[in-house]
Amino acid sequence: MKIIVLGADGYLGWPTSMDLANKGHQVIAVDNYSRRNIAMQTSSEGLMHTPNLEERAKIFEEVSGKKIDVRIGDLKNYRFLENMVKTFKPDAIVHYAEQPSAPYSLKGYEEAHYTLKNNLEVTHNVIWAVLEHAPDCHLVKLGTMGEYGTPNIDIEEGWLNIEHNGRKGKFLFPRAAGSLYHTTKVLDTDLLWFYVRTFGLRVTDLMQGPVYGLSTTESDMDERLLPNFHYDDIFGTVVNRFLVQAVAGVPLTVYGKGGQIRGYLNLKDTLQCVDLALNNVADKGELRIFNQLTETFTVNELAENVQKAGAALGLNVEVKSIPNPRKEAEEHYYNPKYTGLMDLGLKPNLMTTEVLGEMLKIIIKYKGNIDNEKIFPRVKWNK
Ligand code: USQ
Repeated sequence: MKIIVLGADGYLGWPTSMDLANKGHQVIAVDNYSRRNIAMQTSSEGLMHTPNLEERAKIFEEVSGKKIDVRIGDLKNYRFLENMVKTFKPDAIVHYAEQPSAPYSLKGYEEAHYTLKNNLEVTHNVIWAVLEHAPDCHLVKLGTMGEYGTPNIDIEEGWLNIEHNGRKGKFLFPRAAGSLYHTTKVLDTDLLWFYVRTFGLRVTDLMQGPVYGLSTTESDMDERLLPNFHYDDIFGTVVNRFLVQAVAGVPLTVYGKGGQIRGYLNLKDTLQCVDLALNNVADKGELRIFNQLTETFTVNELAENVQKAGAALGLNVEVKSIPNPRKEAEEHYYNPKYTGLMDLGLKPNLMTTEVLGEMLKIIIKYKGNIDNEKIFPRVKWNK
């Protein structure tokens, strides 16, 4: 297939670009270095230095013999995106090009405004580029499980059948996001649904939980191909943060009571899910939604898992609850369905002690880079 990956320099975008190129697809990888710039501005750089996207593509070509065509540009510039879609005529676009941090989106007015403007404008531009120049193209968009929040009922995969006053209808599952970033993803879904039902686009919207992981088949070829691995409070997701804290000898930062449940998945499974979505194309006029997770844990359970994995390597890992900087339920019902991707053939890589242990071993090599100043929360929801 001819595939454009948007947001290709990101934690998920770079491993995805390599995975697709390695599988023989023709890949254009696009980014404007927004995350790198925000990381520098907020002192949130990752654990290891990562070469820029052009350099990454060169290293990847050296070690795999496969080419990735890199384009640096801002997708808010419609002409830049339009030209690419018009000339390349992609079969699919994988859209990750959003400001992905909940804490950043609540840091202040400028950050909130940037998140809203960037995420919605880019999604809208992608929709128009497809509509005008590649109407048959399959748009695979990264959403988030955070769109649903933590409702007191089972979470279906995107849609809910409702019976009201004797009549029935199918609606998008009610959403109640917990941050402005997550809210932009709710708005994205609404935009997609409008254009799908009105103009017959083909869209898969992936509701993904927090991802953890470091290595993939391609990054195992050369450490310079590792993804951006963040452990800071802005870009670091909870499992990655806990593993770095374990190595740094900092007690694991459980926010509040630690009963917050989320659906997690290994980075390798993100690649599998995107691959499965691409190979099973959504119908024209279909907004297909999958819940992208492989297991659920409370934060306290994650801390225990990391403690166990640390102990197996001789690390004495402590856990300490700290005041929750976020506004979220710390004890709640959570029962999401996630059978859609399994039905397509997803084989989960679960969070075993061994899997966490392998991550710890890599982190230990880079222990000297850990900056404890980046670990504690710097953004509070309750201002
Ligand atoms: N948490 C802690 N301690 C920490 C960090 C986080 O207890 O040191 C807790 C949070 O309060 C939250 C849970 O762990 O209850 C998950 O936090 P997270 O930072 O791993 O995830 P989140 O901010 O929700 O965002 C991440 C990605 C985002 C993606 C989302 C999926 O950054 O791009 O959309 O995971 S989901 O959470 O399902 O919405």
